[in-house]
Amino acid sequence: MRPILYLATQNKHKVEELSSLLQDHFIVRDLSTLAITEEIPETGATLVENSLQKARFIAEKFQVSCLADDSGLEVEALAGAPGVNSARYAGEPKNDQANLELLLKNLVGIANRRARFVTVLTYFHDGAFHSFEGEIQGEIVEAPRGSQGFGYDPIFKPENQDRTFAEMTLSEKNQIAHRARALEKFINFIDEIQKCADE
Ligand code: ITT
Repeated sequence: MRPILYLATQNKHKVEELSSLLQDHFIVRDLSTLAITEEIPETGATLVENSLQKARFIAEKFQVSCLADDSGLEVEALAGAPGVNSARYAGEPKNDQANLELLLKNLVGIANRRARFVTVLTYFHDGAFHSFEGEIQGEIVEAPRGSQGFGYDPIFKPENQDRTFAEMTLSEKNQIAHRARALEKFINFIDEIQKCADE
């Protein structure tokens, strides 16, 4: 019987990407079955701190096993911005379109378009927290392309690819993306624990 895992995120696109890669290992639940009225806090200075904070919030409130995700887009010419501020780059309230437009505006006339996407997943289970990082290098294109995915996907083109993430299907993105890479590390960890338990 697969164990239950709650996804400690309020972002439905993350739920979609994570669920499709986790369903062989877990019964995956989003937060709709838990009574959460407020926004999960993310006040840390790094992706690791925020990821841990989100997992801790759900773990302490509901005493369930959970997986949190904090992600950011780091642009080389902008000294790593928006980075940990990716969700609120253009201010409150969070707005994906405004964030993307501000980023393009801040890169006008700048030749260096190199960037990387990073995800830190934090797993809470049996009283312990474990974090896993995944990243992908790429570049920011001149204008948005594609209609799939979410967030900065229309302006991020992974290295060695012709298409932006928003021009890829979910499964194409999931084969190479930052979140999938972090998830691969998490699944290896789970498999190792299972192997030890079986011995
Ligand atoms: P939760 O905190 O509830 O998980 P969130 O949307 O606030 O959801 P983050 O704090 O990790 O998530 O913010 C990351 C920002 O980067 C946010 O604006 C997302 O739209 C964007 N983002 C995250 N992963 C992305 C991806 O795979 N592709 C494109 N944009 C992404």
